[in-house]
Amino acid sequence: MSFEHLDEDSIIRGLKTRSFGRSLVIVDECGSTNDVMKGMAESGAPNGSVVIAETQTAGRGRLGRAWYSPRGGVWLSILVKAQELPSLLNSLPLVGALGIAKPLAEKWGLNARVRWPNDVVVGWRKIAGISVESKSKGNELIYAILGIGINANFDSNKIAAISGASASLLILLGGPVNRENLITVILSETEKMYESLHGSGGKDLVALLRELDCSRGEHVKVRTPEREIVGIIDDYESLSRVRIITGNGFESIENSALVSVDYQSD
Ligand code: BT5
Repeated sequence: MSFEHLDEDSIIRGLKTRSFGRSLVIVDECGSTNDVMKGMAESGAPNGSVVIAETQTAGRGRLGRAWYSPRGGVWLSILVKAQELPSLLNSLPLVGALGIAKPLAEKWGLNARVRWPNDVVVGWRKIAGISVESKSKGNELIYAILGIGINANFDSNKIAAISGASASLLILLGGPVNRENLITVILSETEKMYESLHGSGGKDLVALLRELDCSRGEHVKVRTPEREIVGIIDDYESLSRVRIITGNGFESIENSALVSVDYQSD
């Protein structure tokens, strides 16, 4: 299958953001866009810089997991630098997930749902994943990299390792999506949501999350570096904290990069 290369000009023309994507790099192939972005961040790249790859040879998920990134997908990293970052860091995975799920539902008519802590699914099949990697110095957070992977214009059924649990927009929409449009819309939504975290502390986002979430009521086993919790997801206390009903009452869990979740329904 041959793929149309991303048209950088049309992304730039379509951008409606203040900072996300205003500094833009598109590469044909790289190991991981997160690593390319790390290099750019170390060289002083501005807040909101974006790097996009047509394909990644060593794409990664959370906790050292592999992320399959064939041509036709949307694989990008956004650099986030802000003084408020430490308090917002653990909200970023769901900011990214909402920034994808909302437009896919509203503009592309998909039944896209957010699955805690960092997935976008349609019919429980994963179509997008978000990772957050960060650099700190002592207690000070220097920057975070929001990694976004969306299965767009390729057939995810052809990747044996993920075929049962994933889907792609190509399959769900019955044809290719305009990736340039998808990218500009998602950068715009994600930036708006990130900014509203500063303003309202994310209250409106929790309301949106309750609308788009598919995790509440699900039986889960959650592992954090300190403990393992088995129970049912009850509700979101904020964008970064989820409440779980256990045999002994309630547990509240902060959504750090080290949290790992198994759903009983998987
Ligand atoms: C994630 O991890 O979902 C975060 C994925 C972030 C990918 C982006 S792409 C741009 C940037 N550069 C990178 O190198 N990464 C970011 P996690 O929740 O740990 O999910 C990983 C699991 O999802 C794997 O163990 C597989 O089971 C499954 N998986 C791998 N590739 C997939 C794909 N393309 N679609 C759906 N599921 C996939």
